[in-house]
Amino acid sequence: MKRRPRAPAARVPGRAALPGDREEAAPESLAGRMHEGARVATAVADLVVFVVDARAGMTPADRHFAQWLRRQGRPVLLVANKAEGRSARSSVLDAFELGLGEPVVVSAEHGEGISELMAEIADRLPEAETVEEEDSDRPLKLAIVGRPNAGKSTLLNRLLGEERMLTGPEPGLTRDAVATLLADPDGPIELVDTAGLRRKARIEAQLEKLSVGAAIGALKLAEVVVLVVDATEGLHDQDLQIGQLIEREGRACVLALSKWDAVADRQATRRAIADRLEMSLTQMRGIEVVTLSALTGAGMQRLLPAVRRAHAVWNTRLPTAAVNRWFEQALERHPPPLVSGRRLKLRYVTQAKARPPTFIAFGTRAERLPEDYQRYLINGLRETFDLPGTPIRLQLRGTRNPYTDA
Ligand SMILES: Nc1nc2c(ncn2[C@@H]2O[C@H](COP(=O)(O)OP(=O)(O)OP(=O)(O)O)[C@@H](O)[C@H]2O)c(=O)[nH]1
Ligand SMILES: [Mg+2]
Repeated sequence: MKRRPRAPAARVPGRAALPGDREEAAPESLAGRMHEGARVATAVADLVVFVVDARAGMTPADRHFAQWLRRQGRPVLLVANKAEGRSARSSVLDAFELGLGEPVVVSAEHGEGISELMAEIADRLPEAETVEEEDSDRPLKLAIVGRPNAGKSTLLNRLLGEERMLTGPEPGLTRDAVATLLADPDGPIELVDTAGLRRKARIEAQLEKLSVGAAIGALKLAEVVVLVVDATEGLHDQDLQIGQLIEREGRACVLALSKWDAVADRQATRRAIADRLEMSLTQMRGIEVVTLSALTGAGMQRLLPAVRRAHAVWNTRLPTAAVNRWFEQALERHPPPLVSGRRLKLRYVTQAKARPPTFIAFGTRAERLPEDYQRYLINGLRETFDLPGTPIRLQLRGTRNPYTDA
C-alpha cells in the first residue's frame, strides 16, 4: 500500500507578490507570475501554510493577503516565523488580528516549534487514501522454517498436494532452501522449504557460523515466515530463538504447531505453548497459532488464510492524523518519565514505512526515551490499530528540527 501522491501544502510567496494586487503587477513580470503561482497552489492545496515574519511585525501586505486567503475557502494554517527572543512576542499577538486563527510560533532558523508545526499540519491534512502498491500477480513470499524434523517438508508437500520434498524421520533431510510456486486461488505463493535450524547456541551471536545460511537467507527474503514447531515436543528455546530472528529481521510470522494428530493432551499443550509465547516473544504479541497435521491434513485449511492475514497486518499503513490522535492520548494517560531530572517532550509521530510497520517519534530528547516507555508505545500501537503478530518498529528523533537533521 502506498500513499496517494497529493497536492503539497502551498507555500505562499512573501510580500513581493500578492494575489489581488493585479493592478500593481503585470502578469508577465516576476511578481505577476508569483501571483498566479500562489493562486493556483492555493486552489489545489489541501492546506495553505501562511508564513508571517514575527520579528518584522504584521505589514499591510500581510493583512491584505490574509483577507484574500480567507475568501478562498481553503484551510489555512498561520505560522509566525522568526519568533525567537522577546522582540517577536508582540507581533505574535498581532498575528491573531489576521483572522486566521491562532498562529503556530516557530523559529525556522533555530529549529524551534517545528515538531509542533508538523503535528498541526498533520491534524489539518485529510487522511491519505491508500492504493494497492503491489499487483496481485506478484507471489507472496513465504518461507517455512523450524528446527530439524519439525515437519516442514511434509507441510510443504501437503500445501502443494504432491510429494515434492523428501521427508523422513532423519533430522537434517532438507539441505537447501528450495522454492516452489503454489497457484492458490487467492493469489500465487512462492513457498520456500528450508533446512532445519539446528544450532544450539544463540542465533544472534552465532549467525555467521550457522550451517544453515540458506535457511536464514530465505527467511530474510520472505514476507511471511511460517515457524513450524513440533507440537509433540513443545516449544524449545531454539524455537524461540528462531522467533526472535524472525522478529529481528522484521518478517511477518505465523506459528504452525505441527503433528497435532500425535499430541495426547491438546488443551494442556496449547496452553503451555501460548503461555511461553506470551512471555518470550513479546515483540510479536498476538502472533497467530495454527494447530495442524500435515500427515492427516487436519487444520491445514487454516494455514494460508492466517498467512494472508499476517501479510496484510505487516503491510499496514496508518493515517498520520489518526496515529497522532492516539499518540496524544497515550502521552496524556501515561506521561513520559523524567530523564536526568528533565521532562522529555514527545510531539509528533508518523509512520515512516510498512513491511513491517515502522514509526518515527519526534520530540525534545526523544532519543533518550527509556525502553519500557517505548514498549508502552509499541503495545499501544499494536492494540489500538490492531496489529497482532507483526514486528513494530519505533524510531526516535531527538532533533528539534527534523528537516535540518535528516
Ligand atoms: N504424526 C505426524 N508426523 C509428522 C507430521 N508431519 C511430519 N511428520 C513426520 O516428522 C518427520 C519429519 O518430517 P519432515 O517433513 O521431513 O521434517 P523437516 O522439518 O522437513 O525436517 P528437516 O528437513 O530434516 O529439517 C517425518 O517422519 C514425518 O513423517 C504430522 O503432521 N504428524
Ligand atoms: Mg525437510
